[in-house]
Amino acid sequence: LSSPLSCLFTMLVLILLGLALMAVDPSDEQELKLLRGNCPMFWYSYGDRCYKYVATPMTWGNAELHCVSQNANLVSVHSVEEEAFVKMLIQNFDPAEAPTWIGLSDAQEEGGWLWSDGTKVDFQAWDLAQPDNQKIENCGHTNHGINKKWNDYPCTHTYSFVCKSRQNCS
Ligand SMILES: [Ca+2]
Ligand SMILES: [Ca+2]
Repeated sequence: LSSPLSCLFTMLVLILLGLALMAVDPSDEQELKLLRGNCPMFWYSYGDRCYKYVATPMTWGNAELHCVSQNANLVSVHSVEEEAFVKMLIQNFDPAEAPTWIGLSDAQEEGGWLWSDGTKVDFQAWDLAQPDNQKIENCGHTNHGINKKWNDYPCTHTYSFVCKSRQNCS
């Protein structure tokens, strides 16, 4: 290659390398790590909220009350990334990935799914053929079946659960 051409080629390589590095910006990898950040002891940071896995099985209602007692609600999930973070948090404490309550319920209006923290239902990860309200099922859990996705189930069943802080913790 002549000198100007090789210079152009080198620049092109550097630009492509730069683009490749931008694609793996560290901020995009945050959901892959369990970090306490500025969260209290036993809580973990994702975005500007703190999350806590509670292993003690409770009914959905008691789980929500437990979260509320700690200025939190049962977790609401708003993206594929947040869903991956919540599942990773659960797996960290429960390698078996057992069913775990999240903040979804349709107890007020059958089929009218609401998050207990009042946020909009703008993302859903229901398992195949769910929700089916099979046994009057008005509460939502994750880690259902082999797909480990969401299912509706009777609220009186006791499961472990995940709380999500209400206020910005960062
Ligand atoms: Ca239902
Ligand atoms: Ca169901």
